[in-house]
Amino acid sequence: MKLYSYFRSSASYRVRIALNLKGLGYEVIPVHLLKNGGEQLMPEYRQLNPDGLVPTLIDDSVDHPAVLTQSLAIMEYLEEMHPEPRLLPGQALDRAYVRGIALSIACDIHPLNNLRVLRYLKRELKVDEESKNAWYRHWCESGLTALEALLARDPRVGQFCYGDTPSIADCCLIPQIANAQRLDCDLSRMPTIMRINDACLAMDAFAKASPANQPDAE
Ligand SMILES: N[C@@H](CCC(=O)N[C@@H](CS)C(=O)NCC(=O)O)C(=O)O
Repeated sequence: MKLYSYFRSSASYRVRIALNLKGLGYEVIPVHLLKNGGEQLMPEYRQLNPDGLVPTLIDDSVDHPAVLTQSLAIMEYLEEMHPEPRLLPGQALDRAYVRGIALSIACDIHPLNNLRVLRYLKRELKVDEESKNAWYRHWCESGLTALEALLARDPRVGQFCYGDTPSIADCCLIPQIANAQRLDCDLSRMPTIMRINDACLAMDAFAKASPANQPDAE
């Protein structure tokens, strides 16, 4: 498989973790989101992914090489094609819980702070650097505060978001924490999240997927 990825991209990081947890081999093809106005916006890349976003996964192990976009759809595809180890629980209610965590990060927190949104704030709306960072921290901290409340009260939380094995929820959470730390968000009142973050980063699959360990890391 080939993964079009950027080392700091949290959506790519989610898929890198899932591939590693499942022990699947893949080649990283770096897409630089900043160089030359962003390689993700170049026509060659947009032929693969018209959204101009990473990640894109090419699965050439199937009959007709498949181009997959959207990190959550990619992780669900990997789960269906390579069920072990499981990244989703066996019971419908528990799957909904895990997907709910993943979606609150991927649909509610991350899109507000994506590069193209921050660029629009800065270039088109002339928002200064300080206000742009305040926007970032506001949406990231308020989203993670809600997630902390949800995790702190749920008996299904173990070492990880769901029990004692990682799930798609952890694949989304850990990259979001990396982003939050890079932008100096206040995570001091998020003990459950930070405990899960530590447990995940102690695993090879997460550590190898981290931005610092990517071939395009700067
Ligand atoms: N919902 C998409 C989000 C993908 C996404 O936003 N990727 C970011 C990097 S984390 C990106 O490519 N940004 C480029 C840009 O905003 O121009 C997914 O989960 O795959």
